[in-house]
Amino acid sequence: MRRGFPGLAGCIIHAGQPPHPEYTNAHEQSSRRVAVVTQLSGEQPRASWGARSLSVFVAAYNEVDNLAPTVNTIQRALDGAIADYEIIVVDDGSTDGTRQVADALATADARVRVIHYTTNRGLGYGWLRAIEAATKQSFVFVPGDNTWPHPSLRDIFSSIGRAEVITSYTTNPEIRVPARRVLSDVYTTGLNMLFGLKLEYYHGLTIYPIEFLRSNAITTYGFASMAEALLRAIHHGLSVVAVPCAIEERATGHSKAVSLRSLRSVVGTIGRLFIDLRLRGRRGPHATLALFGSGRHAAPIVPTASPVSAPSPSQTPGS
Ligand SMILES: Nc1nc2c(ncn2[C@@H]2O[C@H](COP(=O)(O)OP(=O)(O)O)[C@@H](O)[C@H]2O)c(=O)[nH]1
Ligand SMILES: [Mg+2]
Repeated sequence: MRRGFPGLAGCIIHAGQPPHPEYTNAHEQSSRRVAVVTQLSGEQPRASWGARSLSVFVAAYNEVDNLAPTVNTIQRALDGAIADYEIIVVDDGSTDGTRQVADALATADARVRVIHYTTNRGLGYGWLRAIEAATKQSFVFVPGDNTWPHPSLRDIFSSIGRAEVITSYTTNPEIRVPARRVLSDVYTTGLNMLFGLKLEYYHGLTIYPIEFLRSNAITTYGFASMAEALLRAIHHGLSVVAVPCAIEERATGHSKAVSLRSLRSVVGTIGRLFIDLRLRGRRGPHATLALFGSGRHAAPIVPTASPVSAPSPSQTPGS
């Protein structure tokens, strides 16, 4: 049975805009800020999926100097906001001492757990394993490069309960180098065009009900895992609130997102998602291109008792 926020099913609203009847069926008036609003009813959301319990997945691939500050910032933001939380660090075959830093963090605080891999498996792989290991009701991925400062994390965590999914977007893209900004703009615009949406950002921190992630496993080990999870949630008809946030540039180390291997993986993932969600999908607020169905109705969330198993090789692009 579907649980959560019946009055908000299928909506994406901008944080700061309280649910109000005037937004009902207002997707025509959507701007870049209000992405999709289909059924907003004015009913106040209720946190029926145990929203105040959170598993935080911290991905760390060669983040020796960034990991401890990241975990520290997360804990400061969680303190007072979420009583019941855990932090799951995935050290993905790091060779720079990240392993030792992660172990020290876990030793110092029982709420920090670590999963080590001896070889690098990819961000999406870590995401899937962290979901398996998670014991709380909701789940968020935070990069281990310490790029999401305390006020932004605090705003995101304190938005829990406003909708089924809390996502976020960056308000200061100018901090990134021009080439990276162009790439990011092309990515966001491309996804919006392909999926009929008007999101600001597809790689913002996003809090999901864990039962949704277990029932709707991502199919990539690559960097598009974040966009895939968000698109699947929107397609599923979950209500989404987007929180505006400032980010920072990493202080040390370098980005691993921009590489030929990563690009190939992202393109493959998006292509599969387009076929899966837009061409084959019969539901979802964005399914205006659906060839085999009328779209625009939410499907139920089917909770699973057991964690998701690893995707089969045919599901993964090997990155
Ligand atoms: N588990 C895992 N994490 C990764 C991998 N590559 C990058 N990350 C982490 O994912 C986060 C984002 O990566 P980053 O390279 O900073 O990408 P960018 O922020 O998009 O430039 C960082 O915390 C990285 O340590 C990987 O192969 N496996
Ligand atoms: Mg980064």
